[in-house]
Amino acid sequence: MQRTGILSLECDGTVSNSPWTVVFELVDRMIFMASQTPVPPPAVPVVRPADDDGGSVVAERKLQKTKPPQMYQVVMLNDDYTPMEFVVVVIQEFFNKDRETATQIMLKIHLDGKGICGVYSRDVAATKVQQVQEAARQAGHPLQCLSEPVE
Ligand code: TYC
Repeated sequence: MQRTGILSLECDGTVSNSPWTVVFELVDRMIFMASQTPVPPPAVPVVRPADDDGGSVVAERKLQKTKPPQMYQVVMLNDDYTPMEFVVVVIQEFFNKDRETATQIMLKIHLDGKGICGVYSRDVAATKVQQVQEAARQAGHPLQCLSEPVE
């Protein structure tokens, strides 16, 4: 390739600072790089997951995530002194039963020694027990009731 026809030769023998100088340098570099055997990139180590040792644990999908809350039944106890009428009214008032249902529950308690007046969440059941105990205390009767988790 003849470049001297394009470049101007200075008095001291150097080539002038023509833009062509840069172009020729780039072309020289491209030719040089094209003539080189490409160097392969450094090998990257392949990381594979460890073989299964048989001790893997697989989580099963749960059909239902939350259990229903524990419910509590309010149990009323029999005694020999509380009037039947008082018990019926208490069951009507605090357990929202009609007169017939309240009478049946009272009679069951009277005969069996105890009976379920209703089933509620823990807090509501505890409140029912307090209400019954307070009403019995005010009336001067020994009526007792308690709340217990439903099986
Ligand atoms: N046994 C009581 C009576 O004969 C009546 C009664 C019923 C009392 C139920 C308490 O929880 C009770 N007078």
